[in-house]
Amino acid sequence: LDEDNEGGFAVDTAKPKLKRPPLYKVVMLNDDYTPMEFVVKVLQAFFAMDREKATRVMWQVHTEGKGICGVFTYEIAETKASQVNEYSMNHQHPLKCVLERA
Ligand code: TYC
Repeated sequence: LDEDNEGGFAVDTAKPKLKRPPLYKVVMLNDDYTPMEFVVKVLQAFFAMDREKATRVMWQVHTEGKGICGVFTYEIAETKASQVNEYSMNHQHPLKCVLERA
């Protein structure tokens, strides 16, 4: 209230902000050429999945066209997608990951 601030001191009217960072899904895309075993190994290596989980995600991508590898803050999501894309390219496979806002 104004009468509580007769001296005209600066008052911090900012709300305490505890904003969670925006999250991004790393989405793996299907293609006709990358061997299933390579996809499973990539999911295990870059997303710390066990073989059973990696096989389930690979199969989902294969049958539905895409699948979620994980949800991360932007920098981590972008790094993981780039690592997968570079690794696949280096092994002559067209496997790709993209980001989607979660
Ligand atoms: N469709 C590929 C095949 O039949 C396998 C595959 C699965 C490729 C998942 C990419 O993200 C992928 N060999």
